[in-house]
Amino acid sequence: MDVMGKHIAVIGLARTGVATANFLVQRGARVTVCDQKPREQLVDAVMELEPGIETRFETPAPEEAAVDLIVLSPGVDIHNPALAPARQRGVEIISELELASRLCTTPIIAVTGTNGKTTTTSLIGALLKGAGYDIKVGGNIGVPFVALVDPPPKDYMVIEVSSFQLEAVETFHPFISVILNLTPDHLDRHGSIETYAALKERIAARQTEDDWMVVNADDPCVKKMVEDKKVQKVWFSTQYELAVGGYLEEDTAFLHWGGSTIPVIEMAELKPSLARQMENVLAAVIAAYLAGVDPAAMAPVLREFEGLPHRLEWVRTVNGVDFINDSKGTNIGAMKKSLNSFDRPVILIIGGKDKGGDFSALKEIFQGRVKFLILIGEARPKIEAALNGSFDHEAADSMDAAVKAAFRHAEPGDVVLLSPACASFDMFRDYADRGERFRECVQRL
Ligand code: UMA
Repeated sequence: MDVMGKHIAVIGLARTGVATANFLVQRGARVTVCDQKPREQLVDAVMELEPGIETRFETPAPEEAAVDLIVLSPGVDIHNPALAPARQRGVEIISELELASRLCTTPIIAVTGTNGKTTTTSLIGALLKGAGYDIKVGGNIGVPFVALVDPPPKDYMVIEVSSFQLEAVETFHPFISVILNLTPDHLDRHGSIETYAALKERIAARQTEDDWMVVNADDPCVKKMVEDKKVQKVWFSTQYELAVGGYLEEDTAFLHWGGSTIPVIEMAELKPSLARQMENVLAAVIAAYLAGVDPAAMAPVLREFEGLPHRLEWVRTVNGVDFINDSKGTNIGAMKKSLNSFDRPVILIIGGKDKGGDFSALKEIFQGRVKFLILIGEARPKIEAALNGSFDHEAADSMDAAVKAAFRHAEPGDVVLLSPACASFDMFRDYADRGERFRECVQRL
């Protein structure tokens, strides 16, 4: 794809917009960036732009008739009505994921699913690096894919991919795709679970019999999604042994391949937060194996892997009560997984900005696991209505109040878990800010 001399509009001026605009202008394109926000809210981003890039503020889409291409940041909904005139003029509209993959010369390993993407992507990166491969890791994880394309790594590009990014892809074609799981998320944007699943499926739309897909045998939605895909599938399961693939038996992760059974690692050897995410470990092990990593070389890397901040992160034990930060648990599926990973009573801090989640399943999810609930944020009335008095709870107006209330209701041996099942933007800058505030409040106890 040659962008030299083309007039390209980039929409959204945050991490993706800055990286995309700079990349395109360096390759000789004429670039205009539009953002719906006013200039004064985007001063830092503007400072990062290369000279020669034009900017339009409080503008949701380019007004110029002559743009050749529009590149969307993930936060920009492809159905935004402001894009309609450009679409009618026949202007191509793609995501940054599509742009970067068209220009990426290295085979791509792409990870999607509702939960566990970031841990799995990081883990694949660590396993490949540990084996001496020249790779780069990015995408939804935080570093825009386009920022990694120049210079390309020699061996693999490992990319976390979201449903937002998959909204506007056409030729995106990973060599290995990973689909971890599917539970409702982002329904405020996608409208229905069917649309959300159809978007996730696009990760494999261009894959052929020469490519690989690593896929969760325990998730019926995922199994249905990939039924008709021609790609070579390798399954993983934490529930049962597989003839070919990765599975968990008696707390050991095994690879079953070419008639051999290869023990990879025992759960007890992993850091506790990673041992609670065996689905992600199995997926990463298979992807790394398909990329050529010797299973014997994996255990040392897995043993050292710390897990990620804000994902089942142990913060502190106070009077025998463990405080766990799972601020990245921003949907009901993520919260449920985290909750199920404890076999002790949990005091759960839940709530925040609702993303269209269906809280009616909460009663059942909490049964026998949650001892007491602390509700925070805008979603509080919706959660209260769904529980209909069936669970003891208390409301808290700040993180500090939530942590103190949780501690008051805890006894030695209990777990206080922040896994909000909602977005954070009603009370915090983002999920990381929410997790950091939780840590600070726990440290002050
Ligand atoms: N904007 C517009 N018009 C719109 C919508 C947004 O102009 O219609 C502007 C906003 O005013 C803002 C900018 O776009 O200035 C924000 O763009 P963005 O939301 O795409 O933010 P980035 O900083 O570029 O971050 C994006 C991803 N954000 C989202 O998907 C919402 C980051 O994922 C990702 O790490 C980053 O690109 C690098 O690839 C975050 C995320 O929350 C972590 N992802 C979701 C998730 O994981 O659940 C999908």
